[in-house]
Amino acid sequence: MKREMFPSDFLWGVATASYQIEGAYNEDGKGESIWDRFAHTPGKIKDGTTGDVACDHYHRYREDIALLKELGVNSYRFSVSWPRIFPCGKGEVNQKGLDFYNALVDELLKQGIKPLLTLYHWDLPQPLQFHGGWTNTDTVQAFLEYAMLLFKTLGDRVELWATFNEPWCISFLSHELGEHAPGIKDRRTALQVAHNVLVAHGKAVKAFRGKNLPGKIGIVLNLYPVHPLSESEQDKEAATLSDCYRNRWFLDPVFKGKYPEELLSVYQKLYGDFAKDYESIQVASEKMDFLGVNYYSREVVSYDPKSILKSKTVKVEGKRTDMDWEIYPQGIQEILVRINREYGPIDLYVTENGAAFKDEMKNGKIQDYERIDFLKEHFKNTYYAIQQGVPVKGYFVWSLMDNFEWAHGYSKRFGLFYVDYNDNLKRIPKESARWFKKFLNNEISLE
Ligand code: NCW
Repeated sequence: MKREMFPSDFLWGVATASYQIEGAYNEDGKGESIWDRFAHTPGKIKDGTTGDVACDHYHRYREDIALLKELGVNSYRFSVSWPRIFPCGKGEVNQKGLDFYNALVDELLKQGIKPLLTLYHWDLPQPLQFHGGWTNTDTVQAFLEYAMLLFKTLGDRVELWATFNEPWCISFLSHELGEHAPGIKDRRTALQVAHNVLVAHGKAVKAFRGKNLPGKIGIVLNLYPVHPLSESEQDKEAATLSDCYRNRWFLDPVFKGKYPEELLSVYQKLYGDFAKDYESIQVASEKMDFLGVNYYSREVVSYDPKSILKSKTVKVEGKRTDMDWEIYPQGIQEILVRINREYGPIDLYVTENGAAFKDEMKNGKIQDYERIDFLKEHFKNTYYAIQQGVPVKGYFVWSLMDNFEWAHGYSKRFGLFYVDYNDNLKRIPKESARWFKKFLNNEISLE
């Protein structure tokens, strides 16, 4: 199975996010983000590092676009740093921030690479956090102001827009589990955040429509098949609730304008009205043009009467990545087919898929054969979904290069290019980059 067997207009790309690669955290008028603050707080990042410099992409973007060209991708997914544009979150605009993204987009287009722009990949302006961040509906307003400015500035050249990256992480990982910025551990707060983010998404889609732009807009969700450990009724109940928490809490609002009843009733019993008005979730279902799917793994659960989700995650046998995520390639097919069946028809993009491994440089080479195998199997399973009639329109590998992996700092390497943090952030192609290039060039087959 070769690249040429995928649809001819299929987008093949790689993905990145602003805080993970840009660095230049306080240059050219950029304001502080919640990730700047979080990473600067001792104890929050496992290896004690920050994104202050990261891959220095802010200064090396031309060189990095040359890497994209070298790979032979026809698309690139990146995110915009909101505090570069609005240092205070709203109000005064920082022209230099806009200049950077204007230049980035122009250079991509010059090289024949189609940009997919994510408006929010987690770096909220810190001044908004002082006023409650995503728990405050003023943040929704500020997000719209920011989105409108980007639509106006880049809407003539960017054809693909994503409002939010992984609202599950924005809400639960950051406000219930406290592992990501702003590091809050309160479930009710997380539910408020999810609500406001979903409403902000719907309003941004509506605002985009109002501008009559030529492009398309959607959202990016991290989705996992959730499997019961056994066929027992109890394990199945656990899987249903866990699926509501991980997947349907976001899928149902954006496609159906409501929360999944099975879990809503649980949360209502515990917290009463976590949002002022549940009905306002309807706003989230403004019709999108596509859904972005980030796929990494599946979850296996068993019944746990003590947990509010009646479930606990079970660590099953099998190969795992350096993130300790199970390698489960058939899951990408399962999730794409399911979305199409239950929520479609809707264009789908695999907006992220990839893996972290313990890559080491030996004699100038990084022989990451596990990553090649991982990608190969996931490409194949995506192809099977397409064959089953699922409209998958593109695939973005996470990530172009090793970068700041949030709470793990630089200790996890997801890149196709190795970044030598000891030698001036030099980018070195891993074997997987060479493999991907050959695949894109139709030189090799996936079998
Ligand atoms: S951490 C995460 N990621 C990685 C990140 O680099 C990227 O920015 C994200 O879009 C790779 O892709 C996404 N996702 C969070 C996964 C959930 C982890 C579950 C932890 C449970 C405690």
